[in-house]
Amino acid sequence: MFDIINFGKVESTNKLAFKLIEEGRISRNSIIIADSQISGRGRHDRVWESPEGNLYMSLVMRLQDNFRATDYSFLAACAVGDTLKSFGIESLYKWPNDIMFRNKKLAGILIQTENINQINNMVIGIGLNLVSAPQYAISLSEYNIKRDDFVEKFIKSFSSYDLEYQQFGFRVIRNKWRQNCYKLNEQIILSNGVSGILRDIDDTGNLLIVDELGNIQKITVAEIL
Ligand code: BT5
Repeated sequence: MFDIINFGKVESTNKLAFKLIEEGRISRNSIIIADSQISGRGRHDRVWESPEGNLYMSLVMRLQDNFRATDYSFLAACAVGDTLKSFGIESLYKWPNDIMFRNKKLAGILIQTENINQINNMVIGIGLNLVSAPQYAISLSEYNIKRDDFVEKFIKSFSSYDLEYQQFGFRVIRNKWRQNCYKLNEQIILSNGVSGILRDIDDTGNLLIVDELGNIQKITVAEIL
């Protein structure tokens, strides 16, 4: 199980997590939660809007040898989705790291790894709009979900997925994830110019697209537009 450590306003829970690991001040089974972030970040250093009231958390773990950090992005999405479902909210998972609700972004996941003192550390940052969201995104303001209730359920779900993952590998996670895949079997356009039908993810989490000529294209890095 995880030790939960609460903070008020921080720069970024992911950044704080690595600082605390370096200083030897947290165990590798902790969750850092903040009320707000001054410089919350997404991938490629993009801004994550982080006003008070939403959920900003970072799970601190040791990344076991031969496990892939990217697998945890799918695993965490499944755990967020199942937790939302327990509150009656049906979400979809947008490759590679977003949670969508009513066709808009509700949550994002940022996984970072760093080797410190010969240990591979993984920090899984999750931002979820419980009460407010930027104009283009969406929140759960109408649902009145308490942050601590969400976190408690999330930890249970995450831990049980993690056990399954350790026993059976990525296959279980992949099957679960694709059941809620956003735009599955629909036409999509990617940031790298590729377009086609979103068919699946493969056994390492790459996106599989069928293009106009019927060829399968494997996409490792890009965004769905
Ligand atoms: C993500 O990045 O979606 C990962 C976000 C992870 C945030 C958490 S909060 C706790 C932890 N500490 C951190 O500093 N980060 C993690 P990406 O796929 O790059 O998406 C970033 C984009 O999402 C931005 O460029 C905006 O378009 C959009 N965005 C920003 N803030 C948002 C919000 N609150 N809700 C929905 N979309 C947002």
